[in-house]
Amino acid sequence: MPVGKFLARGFTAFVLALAGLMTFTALADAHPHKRYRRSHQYYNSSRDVEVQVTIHRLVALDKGDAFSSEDFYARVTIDGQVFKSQPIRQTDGVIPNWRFAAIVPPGRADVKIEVFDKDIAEDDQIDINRIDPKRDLDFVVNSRTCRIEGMASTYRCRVDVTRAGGERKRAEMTFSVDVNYNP
Ligand SMILES: [Ca+2]
Ligand SMILES: [Ca+2]
Ligand SMILES: [Ca+2]
Repeated sequence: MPVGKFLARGFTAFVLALAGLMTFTALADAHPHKRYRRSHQYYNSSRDVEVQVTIHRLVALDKGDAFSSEDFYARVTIDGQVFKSQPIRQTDGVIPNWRFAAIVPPGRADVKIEVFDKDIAEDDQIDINRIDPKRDLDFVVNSRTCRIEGMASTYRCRVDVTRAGGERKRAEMTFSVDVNYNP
């Protein structure tokens, strides 16, 4: 076989293999539940699920208090259910691992995270959103695919996401979401 023809055949085989791989990947993407079948067997069920939001880390990027460090606490709303952490006193940076969880119908659940600095009079809302003048962070948790939607990028469950505000009294926050299919 002439070398040119041999190379052409090899190239054709390579292109076919690549196309096959791409098709397989596309199909797997089109059916995300296939990849979650083992751990999330109720992805397609009408059973309620538990959406969990964990705030792993909070770091002040400026002064939320004039003469002392911040007293961070968080308020998290999951599908209309509101949860609040206790404040952690006098900390510029904290690893609170606050976990908030709500039982919701399967599908899309709206989530809002707000961070505050506790004060004697009125608490300061800390900016954790790079969009101005918005200070809170909201997104959608899709429990069928276990992904965070509605932000600039889509994130999978259990992946750490970091966001920071740019306005006065701001912080950087790292959080993740997860879905419990057997609450
Ligand atoms: Ca303050
Ligand atoms: Ca304070
Ligand atoms: Ca902002």
